[in-house]
Amino acid sequence: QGCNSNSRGALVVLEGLDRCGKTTQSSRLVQYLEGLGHSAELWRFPDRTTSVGQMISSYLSNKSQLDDHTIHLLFSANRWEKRSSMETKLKSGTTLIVDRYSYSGVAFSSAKGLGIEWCKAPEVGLLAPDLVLYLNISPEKASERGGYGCERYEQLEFQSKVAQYYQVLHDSSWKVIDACQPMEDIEKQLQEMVLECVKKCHNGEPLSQLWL
Ligand code: NYM
Repeated sequence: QGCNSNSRGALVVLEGLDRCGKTTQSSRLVQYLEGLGHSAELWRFPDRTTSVGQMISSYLSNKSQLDDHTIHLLFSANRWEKRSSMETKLKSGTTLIVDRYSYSGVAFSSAKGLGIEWCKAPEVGLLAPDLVLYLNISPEKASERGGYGCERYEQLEFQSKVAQYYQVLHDSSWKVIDACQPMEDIEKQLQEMVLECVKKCHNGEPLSQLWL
């Protein structure tokens, strides 16, 4: 924990194709930070616990059908409904490790054919991550990992399109990690990157907003 009473937590996002290992690595990162005495929490989007999240969950499991624009806006609304508690947590000094964020929102909807600028618009003004960790895996390799489940989007051809849109979103807050390395190696690299970012935020790096 920093000695500066104004020190805030870091907003760290993990992104990547389905089955790239984000979820495992996210929870390990939280354990790692807690082990060092930092306050850290694991968050994920979609957050299926809210009423908007339940609509999303039902759509993803093919229990309901929604127009592509509608589901896009629900994913975004699901981030907006969490924005203020996210900000409060960060300002209180807690680091948030977030499994998927606006980049998933834009990459998955653009892959369906919606315009990328249209997809970005509702994300504008959400908190910008201090660090985006992109776990890079080819769609083919990802599909070999124990096979996809039966949720929407878990198909090779679609995931290839998603990968292309992720490329377009890549900016200076991104670090790309080869997700085909042994799990422990990935873990070590992520730990280093996150720790550096946490220190930077403790030292007063201001929070900013997405895509303004
Ligand atoms: N997804 C996730 C979107 O299409 N838009 C979004 O904004 C977000 C956050 O939901 N295939 C997609 C990506 C995943 C699916 O995510 C569910 P997960 O991490 O499998 O629960």
